[in-house]
Parts: sequence; structure tokens; C-alpha cells
Amino acid sequence: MAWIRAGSCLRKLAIRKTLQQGRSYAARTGHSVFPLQNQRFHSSVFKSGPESGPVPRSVPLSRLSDSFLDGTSSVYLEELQRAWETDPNSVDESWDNFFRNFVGPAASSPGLSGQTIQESMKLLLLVRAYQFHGHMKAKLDPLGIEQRLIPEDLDPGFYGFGESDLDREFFLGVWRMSGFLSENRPVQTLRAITTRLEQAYCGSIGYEYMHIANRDRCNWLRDKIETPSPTPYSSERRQVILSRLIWSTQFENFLATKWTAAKRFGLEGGETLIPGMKEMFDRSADLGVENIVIGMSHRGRLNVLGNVVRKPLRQIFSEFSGGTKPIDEAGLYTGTGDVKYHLGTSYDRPTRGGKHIHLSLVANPSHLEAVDPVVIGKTRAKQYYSNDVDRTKNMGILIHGDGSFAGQGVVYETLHLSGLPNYTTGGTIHIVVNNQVAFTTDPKSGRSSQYCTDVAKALDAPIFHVNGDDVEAVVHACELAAEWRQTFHSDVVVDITCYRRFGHNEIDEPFFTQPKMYKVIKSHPNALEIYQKQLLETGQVTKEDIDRIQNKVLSILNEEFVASKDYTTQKRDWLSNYWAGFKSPEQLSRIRNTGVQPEILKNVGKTITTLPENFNPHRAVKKIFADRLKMIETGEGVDWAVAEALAFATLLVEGNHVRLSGQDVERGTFSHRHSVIHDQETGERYCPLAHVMKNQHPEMFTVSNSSLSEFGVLGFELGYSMENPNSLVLWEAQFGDFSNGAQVMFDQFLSSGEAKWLRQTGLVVLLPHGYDGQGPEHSSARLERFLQMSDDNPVVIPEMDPTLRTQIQACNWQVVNVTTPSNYFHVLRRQLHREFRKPLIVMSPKNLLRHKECKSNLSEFDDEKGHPGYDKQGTKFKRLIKDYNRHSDLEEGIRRLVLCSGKVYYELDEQRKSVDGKDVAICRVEQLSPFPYDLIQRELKRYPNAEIVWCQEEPMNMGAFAYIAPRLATAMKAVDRGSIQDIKYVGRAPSAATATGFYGVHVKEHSEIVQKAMQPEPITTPALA
Ligand SMILES: Cc1ncc(C[n+]2csc(CCOP(=O)(O)OP(=O)(O)O)c2C)c(N)n1
Ligand SMILES: [Mg+2]
Repeated sequence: MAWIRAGSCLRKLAIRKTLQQGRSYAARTGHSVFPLQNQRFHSSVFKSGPESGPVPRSVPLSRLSDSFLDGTSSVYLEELQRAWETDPNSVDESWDNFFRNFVGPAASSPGLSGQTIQESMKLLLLVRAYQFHGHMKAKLDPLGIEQRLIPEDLDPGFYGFGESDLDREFFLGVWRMSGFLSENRPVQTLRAITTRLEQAYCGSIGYEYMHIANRDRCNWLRDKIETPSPTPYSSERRQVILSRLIWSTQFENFLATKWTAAKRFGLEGGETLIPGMKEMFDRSADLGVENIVIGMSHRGRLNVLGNVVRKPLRQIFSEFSGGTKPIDEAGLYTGTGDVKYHLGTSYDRPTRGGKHIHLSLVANPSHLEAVDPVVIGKTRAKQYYSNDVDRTKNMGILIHGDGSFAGQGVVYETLHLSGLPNYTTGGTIHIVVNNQVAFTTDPKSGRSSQYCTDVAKALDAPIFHVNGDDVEAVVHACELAAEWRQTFHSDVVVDITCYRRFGHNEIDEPFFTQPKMYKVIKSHPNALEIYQKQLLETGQVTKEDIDRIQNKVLSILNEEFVASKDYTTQKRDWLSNYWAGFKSPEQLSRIRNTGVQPEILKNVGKTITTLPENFNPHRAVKKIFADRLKMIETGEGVDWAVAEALAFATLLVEGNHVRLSGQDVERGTFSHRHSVIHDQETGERYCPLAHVMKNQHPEMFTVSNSSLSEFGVLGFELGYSMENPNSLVLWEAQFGDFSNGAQVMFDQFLSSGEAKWLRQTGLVVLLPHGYDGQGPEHSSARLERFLQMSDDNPVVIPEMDPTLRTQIQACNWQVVNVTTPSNYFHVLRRQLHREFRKPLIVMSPKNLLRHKECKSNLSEFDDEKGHPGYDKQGTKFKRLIKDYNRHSDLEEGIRRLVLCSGKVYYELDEQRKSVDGKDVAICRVEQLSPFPYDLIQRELKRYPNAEIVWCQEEPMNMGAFAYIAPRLATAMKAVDRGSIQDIKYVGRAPSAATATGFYGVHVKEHSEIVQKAMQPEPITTPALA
């Protein structure tokens, strides 16, 4: 026991020196040992001092005799041993093993040495330290310039072991732990132990997994990591790996020589990503994966497109030469296009194992990491549509940069979706192309964490850091990640530590900011050179083999380059799969009615308003459902929530998938939806819409509360919506203004995705909006922003004839502010009852959810001739609701036409009633964008003498005014009803904040607005120019 304390500093130094010489402790340049301040080792344990006893003579444990065991033994151990001798099953398995190995079956031994126990425990701590911190010593940086501190607990001297102990045998025990400690080799020399630990944990791969709380998962990893000699790759495999690395390297070289000044964000310095990905995909395919959805940013994207996804090289080269825009051709919508390193694509790719795997690379904007949740949502949708219940056939892969992985919040938001029942995809594989720089920023200025991947530790995801110069290590880590994902169905990270050979892009000068790093890079051989040399030296390949592959690759690249000159863009692939038959923005799509047969309405209506017997809802909920049933039975007073549920139910009956997600959407922020109800006694949940049909697929209707994220969840739903057009996918914000946390999704994807990438989505976004005196942060969904992004032309009236109209198709999205339950029903159904898909932004109501006037009759939902809303085409969404007074086609006596949108209508109408304003007409613009020119003109003609007023509750610099004014003026001009100066504005004054925080002020402002809109005298607002 005493000798353990004799571990002096001198001894520590000696042992380090010896081990370094033996290369088993080969510390990397710049490594130094640092004290583990926060480790719980008491330093005195390792101190030498006058009280230290003599160092005992080493006795190999394997030659221990009974006499040795005569030494001191603890009472505890003796008792344990006695118990074991009586019944070996009465002690823990590890002790059983211990005694069997050290004491043998003979029951005569008097006890065990306390020294043996102490040493074993210290060795266990050493093993544990390697499992925890071995990665800190791993050789991860190809450039060798990274300064890392090696934790002190990786030093055997830290535990008191000295040089003389190296060849002494120690008892390590046999533990219920996989890997190193499970091999039934309880006795090993210290040298053997540390060599094994160094090989396992401190080579080209640094493993971080000890943060994972699950023992089985850790054991699985230990099994893989601590195997004594990982099976080396066969020479055939090595040739494949070599060939893949040659493809990766030559691809960049080729682009660099042909287009010297083009930006391509090359992969040079990280070329091993390509063989890594390919091997990962092959392994995944072997393990059952059929579909992979990939998201990645600029770095190496072209290389991935060409070499992994197998986008035809001639097409990539043609795009480099600027020949992307196809010749205008009827029906061939080209949109605005995007730069080549943002485009997406999908292909079937054969795998090494002879299978096929479908790969889709999702188009993405420049905004780093924004595509992450989109990829995950799309993957989840694929799983739904392919009935991939255990989520093993469809997988998402995200490739990140080191700077963006650490810096962008959406990474965290996406990671946190990974384990949620309605969002999980059974694990995403994350690969970080960690080139140790972000544009010009060093890691030390870009993150506070040690690794750029530390964010993933929140998830219990294993993280494999791998030296990007060691292609076989990269391949190994990638394969291991694939195995992890298919085994545990959870996220995993491969962090490829590499470098960036050139500047951020090819025309950028990296020496300006990273002179020392680039001095090293300049003379650093690339990964291919390193691998070739290694294979040649070990005789794995011949020079001829290498030349043959190099020449073959080069000749294919040249052939494709020649072919690219004649390459013409094929008809775009955006209508693939489920989208076949859908119309592009330039093709006419029939306008369909959205009314539903009355019997269907009644039937589904009853189903969704009836709760199972024996279910004990909350008293208030019971009443709500009783009221709902009455609405269906009487056909009167249908409210907002029932209208929405009817839209969902009827779409389900028609075979569509409906998915609504967002914060608290199950009950509804305003306690109006109650789409999931909870038994007050058992806590059981019941979702009426999940039982509209017999044997309805449990996910066919999905409503789900989400994590408290806007960016991540909206992105997820967007990705989900893009997979299959026969789905109504909705995201609801808690309050509309919170959606600005997801602004990138609106700006980069929803409003412009179709134009840039030719991908359609019918995603519905519900944004609670309206001025109720709740203050600046709960009033406005920032309608003006959505309208500002609408691309309908304010000065040109498009074809509005119902049989020829393509106005909505040609526009980027629809923005509505609907005022009746039935119109809400129709606008939702319209999303699917058309031959194209378009995002729909809904300013959804708050106080209208319970407003006594905001009700519809069931007859407004059906398609019965003669029922309200039925016209020549049937019952449809009303883009504009005319005044409810039965005005004829010409009303010369109306002195004012008030145009408005949203719930202010009810307040205006109330005021009109109170002042008996019979000479005022109020029209509701339900669809703000694209602007309903035809219907506006119809109303302008109906009231030829009316003063034209736009009334809104938002401040003048917000709301719809700036959008409406030029379009209304265009409509007026076309029917000779004046110009923009003739538009009168009634609404709040311009303001910095969206609303007042003082309720009294709100009430005053509100009454001024409605009074002004109904005042008998003409309205005098300063004219717009
Ligand atoms: C959200 C966002 N902010 C800023 C940028 C500008 N930008 C483009 S690349 C880049 C550096 C990215 O570094 P890293 O993630 O390490 O990837 P690398 O280029 O090194 O592969 C920056 C800041 C961007 N594209 N997106
Ligand atoms: Mg980087």
C-alpha cells in the first residue's frame, strides 16, 4: 500500500520519457500535461514524502502464490471472499471473476492483498480516463499546429506508477463492460495496458462517448473501439478507397484548371470526405437504408454532387460554363435559378454491395445550417410515405462546417427535434468538415467550446473526431457512424479534422489572416499523396495500379468536359415521384370548387365532435364538444375550430395526409382547438381527427405540440411538405410575431424557393394576428413583411378571366386574412384542390375564435346548388367578401366604400350599425396577395360615387396599406375611378412599435379608427403622391 504513495515527480518524468521512447505515448507537438482541477483526485495520494514506505519488489501477478495472499486484507474483502466461497453467486459477477482468477476454487486462501486491490482500482481509473479523455491525446490535426493540453489523468505517473512498473503484471479485473475490460484477460502488464489504450483512443480517431448515459450503448462502442486489432482493410477495399480519393482529388484539380477564376468552395484539404461518405452510404445500404436525404452548405458541395450523388459531370461542367438557363419553352418554368453550389438534385446510386440507394441533396440558401431542419422534415415525410415504421430505410445526413456547426442556433434547434416522437427520424448522421477556420475566423474567436461539435453532447450522441489526412480512419469513423445509426436509431457525429488548402473561396488570399497556418499548409502533402505513399510502401498497390486509376479518372473527366459543351438542360426533374402531373407556374391549372357533399360534412362532423364512451374529458371540454355536435346537427353557428376540423376531416376522407405542428397546437394557444383531449382520470389522450375513418393510419392525421423553436420546427414542416403534394402540412406560431425567429425560412425558402430551386410546397403558416390591446408583442404578425415579399406586380393587372387565370400559380405565395369559418375551411381545402402547390400565409384570428358574429352555417361549406357561396363552379374560397347588404350591381347612393381585411371588419360593422350607416359599404379583402383585381374592380364599379377608403387597425407603416395602395390604384385607374391620391387611409398613425402597451390608449385608438371610417363628413387624409 505504502509504495503506491511513492509516485514522485521524478518517477512521473521517468515513466513519460520511457514511454515516449517506446512510442506508445507518442505525444504530439504542442501537447502538454495539465492538471485536472475539476477531477476528484486528492493530490496527496500521489505525493511522496517521509512517511512513504519502501517500494516493494514487483511480483508478476500471474505467478502469485498463496503465500503472497497472506498479506494484509481488508475486513470487507475477507467477508466478501467468505461469501463467495460459500456461494459464488452471492457476490457481484466482477468479484466472482476476481476471486476465481486470484484465489482459485480452493477455499483455503486467507485473503487478498490490499495493494492488489488498490492497484487494480487505479488501473481502472486509468482505463476510464482514456475512455473519457483519450480523444484529447488523439492525433487529430493533420497540420500538427493545434495546441492541446493533455489531461493529467492520462499519465500513469498520475496514479503513482513508475517506469519499473511497466512490465509488471496487474490485475485489471473482469467487468460487466464491453471492450477492453471484458476480455477475460484480467492480468496484464502495464505496458500492454497503456499500449492498448493508446492504440484504441489516441490514434487518428478520438472518440467522445462517455457522456452517453446508456450503458449498453457505451458497451457497444467500447466493443468497437477497444478491439485489439481492428480488421485491416483488404487490398481490394483499399483499392476502392484509393480510387474514391483519386476521384475526389482530381475533381477539384480539374475544376481548378478549367475554371481558374470561378468560385467553387473547393474541398481541397478535406478530400477524404468523399471516400468517407461513399463508404458510409455503402455500409448504410448494407444495413437496410434505401433513401438518404442530404443537406450541406457550400464547402465541397460540387464534389459531393458529382462524386457521391452522381449528378452528371457534364451538367456540372455546363453550369460552370454558365449554360444553365434553358431556352424559354412553353410550359418550362425556369424561375430565377441559383448559383451552382446551392442547387439540389436526386439520383439513384449503385452501392458497393450491389444494391441501389436513392440520394437527394436538398437545395439550400447561403444561410449556413438553415437547411438542417428541412432535411430532417423531408426525411420524416419519406418515412411516413414508405411506411418505414422503424425508420431504418430513410435517413438524413447533414454536412456542416466547423464554424457554422458551433455558431448557428438552428443546429441546436434541429438536434433537439431528434428524439421527439413526432419529429424523430431515427437518427441523423452529422459530418463536420472541420477545416479549422471559418472564412477568416480562427476557432478561438468563433466558439467557446473545445470542439466545434460540443453542442451534440446535449443529445447523448457519440462524436468521432478523425484526422482528415488518414483516409482509412475517416472511412472507419464513417462506417461506425452508419452502424450506430442503424443500431440505435439516434444521432451521431463524425468530425473530420482537416484544413482548407486555399482561401475561403479560390480567389481569396488566406495569408492575410492565417499566415502561420498557411505556411504549414503550403508544404503539406494532400491526403491522396499520403495514402498513395503508404500503400506503395506497404506493397498494397503498385505504381501501375495508381497510374491506371489516375488516368481513367482523368480521361472520364475530359470526356465529360467535352460533352458539357453540347449539354442542354433537360426538362427539370422537379415533378418527379409524387409530383407527376402537377402544373408549373406557367401551366394553366383548373380552378376547382372546395365545397363538400352535405352528407359527408354531417358524417365526419359527427365523428369529430363525438367522444368515446367512458372517456372523461374536462367539464369545459365536454361542453365544447356538446356545442360542436349541436353545430353539426343544426347546421348553424359553426365556429372557427369546427371549420378547421371539418377542413382537416374532409381532406383526410379524400385520402390526404394532414399534419399540424407548432407550440401548443394540440389544445391551441387560445384554448379553442382541443384537437387532443385528455381523460381527467386516466390522463389518456384522444384525438377525434385520428378516427375519421375506420383503421385510419395513426399518423394520417398528426397534430403535435412542438419544441419551443420557430426556425427549427417551421423548417422541419417545410421539408415535410415538400415530399408529397397530397398532404396538408401546417405550422402555427404561438403568436404571429414569434415567426420572425424563423425569418430565414420565410425569406430564403418559402417566399423564393420555387423561383430559385423549382420546388413547390403547399405549406400553410398560421400566424395569430390582431389588435386586442395586448401590447406590442402579441398584436402583429407583421403582415407587411409577407406582403412586401409577394411578387405580384402592383402596376400590371394579369389575366383575371376564371377560365384562363394563372394569377396564383404565377405568384410566389398567398397571403390571406380570413374572416369567416367557412372561408377558412375553403382556403385550407383549396391548398390541395388544385394542380399546383403554393405556400399559404394566414393571418389567423384570436378574438374571432369566439366572436358571436364570426360563425358560418354548414350550408356555406357544402356544394349544394342554391346554397350561399355556390356559383357557376360550385362553392369556393372567397377572395373578397362583398357587403352583406344585398346591393345590386349599381349602387349610386353609397357614399363610401370601406375596404378592409381581417377582424377589424366586425368592429367597423358594429360601428356602422350603431350610426345606422346605410350609405357605407364594407368589403373584406380576404386574399390580400395575390391581389384580387377582378373582384375589387367589380366593387369599384358597383359603387361609382363612393369615397374609397382603406381601413386597417395596424399603424400606417405596417399592415397591408403599403401593399394595397398601389394595387388598388392600378385597379381604380383601369375602371376610371381615380388614382392613388383618391385612396383615403384610416388606421393607426405610423409607429416604431407595433402597438401600444397601454390598454386605455388602445381602446381610444380603436374607437377613433372605427368612428373615422363611419364619419358622415368626407375623410381628409393627406394624399399619397
Ligand atoms: C448564416 C450565415 N452567416 C454568414 C454567412 C457568410 N459565410 C459564408 S461561409 C462562412 C464561413 C463558414 O465557416 P465554416 O462553417 O467553418 O465552413 P467552411 O467555409 O470553413 O467550410 C461565412 C461566415 C453565411 N453564409 N451564412
Ligand atoms: Mg471551416
